[in-house]
Amino acid sequence: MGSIQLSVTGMTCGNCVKHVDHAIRSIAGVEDVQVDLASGKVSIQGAFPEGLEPIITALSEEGYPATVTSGIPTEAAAKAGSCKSGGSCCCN
Ligand SMILES: [Cu+2]
Repeated sequence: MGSIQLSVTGMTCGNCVKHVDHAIRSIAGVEDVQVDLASGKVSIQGAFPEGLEPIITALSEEGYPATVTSGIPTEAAAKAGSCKSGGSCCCN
C-alpha cells in the first residue's frame, strides 16, 4: 500500500473528473482515488504492483496527460530502492 500524487492536465468539468477517476480505478492495485478538478491534483492509494506507468498510460489514452508529483516515480526506481538486506532495515 502506498499513496501517490499526480498532476493531471486537461480536466475542465465534472465529466472529466469521472473519466480520470474511472481510468485510474481500472488499473490493478488501485484502492482509492481522489480527484481535485480545480487544482488538477489526483491522489491515489493502492499497491501499484506494476509501477505507475499503467496509470500514466491510461490517463494519456483518455486525453489527460499526467505527471507524478510525489510518490513512486517509476517501477525502475521502486526496484532500485528496494532493500536487499531483509525485512528489518532502516531504508524503508
Ligand atoms: Cu470535462
